Amino acid sequence: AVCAEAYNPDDDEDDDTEPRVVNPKTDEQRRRLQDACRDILLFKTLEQEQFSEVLDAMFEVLVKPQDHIIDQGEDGDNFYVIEKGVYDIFVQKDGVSICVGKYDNKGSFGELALMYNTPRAATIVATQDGALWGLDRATFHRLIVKNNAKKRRMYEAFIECVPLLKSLEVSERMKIVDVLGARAFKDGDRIITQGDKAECFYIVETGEVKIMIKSKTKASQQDNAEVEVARCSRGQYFGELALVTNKPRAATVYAVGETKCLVIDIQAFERLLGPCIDIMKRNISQYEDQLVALFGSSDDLKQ
Ligand code: 1OR
Ligand code: 1OR
Repeated sequence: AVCAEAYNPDDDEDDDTEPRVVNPKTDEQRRRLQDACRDILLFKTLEQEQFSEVLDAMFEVLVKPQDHIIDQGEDGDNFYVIEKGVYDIFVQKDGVSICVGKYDNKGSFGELALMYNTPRAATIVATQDGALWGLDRATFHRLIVKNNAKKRRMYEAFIECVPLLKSLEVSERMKIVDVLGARAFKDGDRIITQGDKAECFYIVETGEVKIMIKSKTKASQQDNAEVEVARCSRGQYFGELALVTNKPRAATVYAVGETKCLVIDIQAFERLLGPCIDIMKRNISQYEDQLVALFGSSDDLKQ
C-alpha cells in the first residue's frame, strides 16, 4: 500500500546531526546551477542560507537520449532540476505506459517519492542529450521537507479560503501547499505575456493584477492597443486558460502595486487540480461573452 501521509519532519531527530553534503563545483558549474535553479518553485520559499546549502549539495548529471532518469515504482533516491534537455513523462495505466507530458528545458521532478515516502509515481526518460542537477534524498529531507512544515503553517489558512479549491479535501489542498512557490511583484511588473507558452498557474495572495488583451483578429490594425478586461485580487486565480486549452497565453497580466502570488507548475496543476477543472471551464465560457462585447467577435478564443 502506498502511504500518502506527509512525512513529518519533527519525528526525525537524526536530520540535524547528519553531516552537510558538499559537492565541490567550478565557478562555471556554480553559475550554470544557479541559472537552472532560479525559477524552481520548491526553492522559492527557502531562506538564503538553506538555498545555498541546497546548491552546495547538488551534483551534475549528464544524460543521453533514452536514459531513464526515474522508473515508476522504484524507491526515490534524488530530486532533479533540469538545466537542459527534453524529458518525457510516462505513467503506467492498466499495464500500458502512456506519455502524459514532458519537461522542455526547464523545471524539476522527482520530489514526490522523497516528500511522501512513496514509490516513484512516473517514469522520466531523456529524449536528447541533457544536463540535470541532482539533490540527494537526505539533503532534500533536511532542507525542503522541513521547510514544507513551515509552508503549511504559513499558507494553510489562506489556501482554505480560496473559492476555487473549496471542493478539494484538506489533504489535497495541503499537497498543493507542499509544491507551490511564492513570487513577489512590483507595480507594473509583467507576470504573464500574451502569446507565450504557459508553464504556471497563479493565485493572488496579496495585492492585485490587471488582465490586458490585444485582439488577435485586429493584430494588423493601428488601434490595437491593450485593453483592460479584468482584475484579480486576494484569493482569485489566473493563468488557467492556457493550461486548460493547451494554447498560448490569451492575455497579458500586470501587477498593480506590490503583489504576491502563489505559483503552481503545469504538472502539479494537472495532477492536483483535476477536480477543479469544471469550475474553471464554466468561468472560461464566460470570457467568450465578454470578448464579444469588447471586440465584436469571439474568434480570439476559438482558433
Ligand atoms: P516522483 O518522485 O514520484 C516521478 O518521481 C516524478 O514525475 C514525480 O515525482 C513528479 O515529480 C513527476 N503524476 C505524478 N508524477 C508526475 C506527474 C504526474 N508528472 C510529472 N511527475 N502526472 C502528470 C501530470 C502532467 C499525473 C499523471 C496522472
Ligand atoms: P492564460 O493562461 O491565457 C492569461 O493567461 C490569463 O488572463 C488567462 O489565462 C485568464 O486566467 C485571464 N481572456 C483571456 N484571459 C483572461 C480573460 C479573458 N479574462 C481573464 N483572463 N477575457 C476575454 C478575452 C479573451 C475576459 C474578458 C473580460
